[in-house]
Amino acid sequence: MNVDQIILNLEKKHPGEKEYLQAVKEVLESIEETYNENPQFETAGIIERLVEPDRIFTFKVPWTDDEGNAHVNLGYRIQFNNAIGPYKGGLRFHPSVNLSILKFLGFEQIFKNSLTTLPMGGAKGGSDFNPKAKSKSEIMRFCQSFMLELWHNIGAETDVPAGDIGVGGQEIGFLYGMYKKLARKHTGVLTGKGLNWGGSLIRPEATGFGVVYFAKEMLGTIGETFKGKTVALSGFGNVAWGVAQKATELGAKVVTLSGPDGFVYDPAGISGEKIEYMLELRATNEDIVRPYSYEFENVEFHQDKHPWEIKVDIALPCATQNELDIEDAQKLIDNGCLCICEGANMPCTPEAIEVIQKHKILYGPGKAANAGGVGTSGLEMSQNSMKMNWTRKEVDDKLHQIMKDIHHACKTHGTQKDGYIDYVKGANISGFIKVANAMLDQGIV
Ligand code: NDP
Ligand code: 2IT
Repeated sequence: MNVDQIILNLEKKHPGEKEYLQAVKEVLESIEETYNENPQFETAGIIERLVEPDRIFTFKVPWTDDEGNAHVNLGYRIQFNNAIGPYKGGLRFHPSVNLSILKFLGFEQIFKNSLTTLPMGGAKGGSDFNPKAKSKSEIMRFCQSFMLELWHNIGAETDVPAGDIGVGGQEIGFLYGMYKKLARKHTGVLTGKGLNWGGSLIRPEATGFGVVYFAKEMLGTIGETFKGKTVALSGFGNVAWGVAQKATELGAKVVTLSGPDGFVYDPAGISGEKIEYMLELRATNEDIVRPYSYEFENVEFHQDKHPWEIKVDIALPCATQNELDIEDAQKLIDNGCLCICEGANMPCTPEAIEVIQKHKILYGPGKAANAGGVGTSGLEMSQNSMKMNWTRKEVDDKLHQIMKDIHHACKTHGTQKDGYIDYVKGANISGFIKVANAMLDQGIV
């Protein structure tokens, strides 16, 4: 395999899809050696078949606002690879959504889902619809229109969407309601459902809990724990919430939160009622974090800045892609940060990752560290199939074990000669081998 040549060819075919090309390049670079040691992969064209999605659905989503005005957004579903199980991955509603972003997310999802040890293929979808400042009925009409088009292409054994940025429990409810009406079936076609209608306990906090479980394993490799550590967190959404809760429970102090308007620094720590407040802030459907600094004492608000300038022991980016660049990474390193572990998908730029790894600092890539979200979606699918509900403890124990197993797989495939664990390599190789072997078994399709 010649990675540069493959990327060049992809750039020609898909010009301007920078996030997609960034994600593909990272994976190919880290699996190159393994790939070349297995000539059967080359003969079967595994890479050529893996980097292109099986299919992409693009559709128009018309909806009316509360004043009766018509609007049109674009909807997408990218079914990337189903070698090891039904297509599985979230839906993102955000104005920045485009094909490149969804292709990067769908591609990453293949390896992430493989790492979970559960039978799930990779997919992603969403829309450039902005749910912020929309009324509940506007969001409902949008979700219904989105599902009116999508429902033909999904199913409990075919493709199982879930949430991502801008899609939480409320949106999954509206999407599910419309699916059920059209299909006349009550099946596990979506995950992140409400507890009364097929959802799983722990799913809302699973991604965040999983990130902390994974970071805990990472810290263990250098004889450290969360106890007494300071943590910088970005974002204040679904993922950030679970992280704040679990990190606090393990004895750490979370000192930052961020939104697109800037970040808040709360040296006393964001726990208890402050986490509740963070949830309320999100529920207002506004996207700003500044009100937190009015609500609590001795909190600083830093407009248009990233939290990575604060001196902390652990950094957990949980907002969005490419939100931590080389300068941010350098600041964290200069301030003695021990561990950077990704709650979001691809939040660190390639240059940031390079400098973090050069300094031999613990670095956990999103596809391993945030896999607890989709892992617990997989557990929701199992419960739906069995028509049974596991207890909170049962689901949490299974999630914890999944994160430990992912850490073990990363360590097995990523430990370098000097003992440093290259988690990027470990996660990519481990995720890739399973999918590649499944594709080999199944012939050229
Ligand atoms: P949410 O929509 O709940 O929260 C994301 C929040 O981050 C939004 O408030 C968003 O604001 C904000 N944000 C976006 N860009 C920035 C930025 N540059 N700086 C600071 N804040 C920003 O989404 P989730 O918590 O679900 O997702 C967060 C990340 O985690 C994403 O990368 C997602 O792909 C990933 N993830 C999510 C999983 C899940 O189960 N939900 C599972 C695994 C990964 P705004 O919309 O105004 O930009
Ligand atoms: O990026 C992700 O893994 C998610 N948004 C969760 C996907 C899922 O199907 O639960």
